[in-house]
Amino acid sequence: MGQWEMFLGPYKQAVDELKVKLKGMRTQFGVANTNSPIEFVTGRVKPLASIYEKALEKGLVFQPSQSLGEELQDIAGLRIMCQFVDDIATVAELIRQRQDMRVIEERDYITHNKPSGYRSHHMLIEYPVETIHGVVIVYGEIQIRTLAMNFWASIEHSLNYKYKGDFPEEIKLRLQSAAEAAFKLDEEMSSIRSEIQEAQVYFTENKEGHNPS
Ligand code: 0O2
Repeated sequence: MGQWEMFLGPYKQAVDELKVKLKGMRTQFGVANTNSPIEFVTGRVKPLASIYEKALEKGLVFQPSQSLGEELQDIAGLRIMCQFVDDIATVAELIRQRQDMRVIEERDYITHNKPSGYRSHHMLIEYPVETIHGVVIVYGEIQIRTLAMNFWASIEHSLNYKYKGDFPEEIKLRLQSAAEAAFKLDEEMSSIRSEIQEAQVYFTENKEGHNPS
């Protein structure tokens, strides 16, 4: 087995396990007949090419080593999407209360958005992975954001590939104005939250009523 494959093994296992656990939270809200603060969850192990770029950027040695894992804390990345801004705090608190991971740092890019317009709540965690060689503690980053924040971030991320972060002034301004529009959309949705949630409960009940099984 290659050195990288061996190094990334626990990260892959952490992402797989955390996806199941975080998706499980959504299911549990469903069973409890409560609106879930979690809309959907995704996860990925940082691709080797991105690890290489980040290592280069940070002046780190691109080698599968413990120190690389400690410096790049988002090799294991989880993303939780919420419908409403208030759900983000609910989800963050649920994560703080968990016994199977330890939150070591939080970054609130919602109150203090990045100059690009990026908004999200980041939680850096320590997570123990059981392996045949014993427990390996890996770092991971959980990003919690609304659907609108996610829409903006994925568009900006793809544009970043094209422009390598060096956006023409016009694109930069348009991205900033799109970030403001996403912010307004979140505000609007929050203000009609109870209406939306009543409709969603009604919709779910009706759908269940027509379920032939
Ligand atoms: P990818 O492809 O998502 O893995 P650092 O990681 O230390 O260089 P920073 O800002 O100190 O940078 O760390 P932070 O705040 O944890 O942000 C890292 C991740 O947040 C990024 O990972 C992105 O996923 C996301 N992010 C941060 N800022 C922006 C932004 O302006 N636009 C978008 N679309 N995403 C952002 P990577 O490794 O950069 O990318």
